[in-house]
Amino acid sequence: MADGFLSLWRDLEPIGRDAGSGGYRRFAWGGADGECRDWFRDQARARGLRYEVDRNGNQWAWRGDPERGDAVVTGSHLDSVPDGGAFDGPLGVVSAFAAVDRVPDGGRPLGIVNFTDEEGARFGVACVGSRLATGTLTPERARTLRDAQGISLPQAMERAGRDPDAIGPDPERLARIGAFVELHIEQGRALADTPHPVGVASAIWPHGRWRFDFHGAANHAGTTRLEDRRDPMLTYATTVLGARKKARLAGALATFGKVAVEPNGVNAIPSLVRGWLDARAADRPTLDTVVAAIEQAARERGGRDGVTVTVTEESRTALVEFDTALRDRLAALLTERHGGAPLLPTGAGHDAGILSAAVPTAMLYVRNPTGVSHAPAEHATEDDCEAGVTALAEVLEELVCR
Ligand code: HGY
Ligand code: MN
Ligand code: MN
Ligand code: MN
Repeated sequence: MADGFLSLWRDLEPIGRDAGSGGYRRFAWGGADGECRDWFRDQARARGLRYEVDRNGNQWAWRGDPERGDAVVTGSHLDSVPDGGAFDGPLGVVSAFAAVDRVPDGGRPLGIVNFTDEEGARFGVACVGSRLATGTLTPERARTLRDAQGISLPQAMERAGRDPDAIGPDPERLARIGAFVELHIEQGRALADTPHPVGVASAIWPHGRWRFDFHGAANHAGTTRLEDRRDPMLTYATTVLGARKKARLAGALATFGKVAVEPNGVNAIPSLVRGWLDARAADRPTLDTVVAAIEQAARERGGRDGVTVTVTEESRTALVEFDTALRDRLAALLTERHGGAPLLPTGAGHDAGILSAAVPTAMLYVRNPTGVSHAPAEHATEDDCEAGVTALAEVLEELVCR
């Protein structure tokens, strides 16, 4: 059965879209994520591919015998950030099925994968499925993760019919993969101003997430004199403003995009403000410098406000430089066929970045005229999506048959 890209896309696209915001709410092990996983399973079975779910919940569809150990695998993720765009993740999985349909049987097995919980929107750590498989997230740490309602990752997995006691490193599964190619919408505008609908990833910036806890003293908003307050919101707000300035000076990126306030009452000075810093830079020294500067400034301001600041590193990804032989081979193929495929660095993390520590990995980017991502305005034209499928099919055939 060879469904073209559009019919596959129309099947999956409406799942988890919020009618109000137009964004997607597909959070790991939740209802919409479950529907997307059912879609993946049905597509695999409709093609007669061998369907499997691994110990960490990642879904696989195989053509040929992956035990050979040199499979060519493509895919991405189906979960989203809160009110995310339609393409981040799903474009890679839908394109994988559409491309595999066009690749003739060759010597090497072909696989399609959906990595679970790439965005970390529900439990806070990104790329849970690929990090567990590669051992860069321990099962012990993963079992401590909780969502905003206090539901733990094991409870969520159990409710979705998965055994949380099974999670952990999966070297046997990674040993099956000879090469992994992830197609992803570009999260930026580098391609938008070029004649090329498809680019090739060169590197992923070092990046990470840090949780800043600002501990103050809860009190009455209407009776506590200003000079008597220990208001963590003040320290938090100053930290956010300072982070922007420090990032600009360092040539880095710093975002405080998520915050929790306790007890979160209009007429009460909070006792705790919890903010998450997402920081990224082209190299590790710059990243470390900007995070350290933001942390130091937070503590200094906390000292003046009577607020104690604790900082916890939640996750970190080192600089990823994709396999140059594989990257250059794909860039050369796409240039020969289509006149060019720009090499692009990115600040966005991907499962391909996590996997690159264990297997030869490459990424293809599809042009995004808005450049926007992690928001409903994220977009790719039908023509460019088709160009992405064509490029992916050509790349897969090159790897499978030659
Ligand atoms: O946050 C990221 O860079 C990715 O989209 N998970
Ligand atoms: Mn994303
Ligand atoms: Mn993504
Ligand atoms: Mn990804």
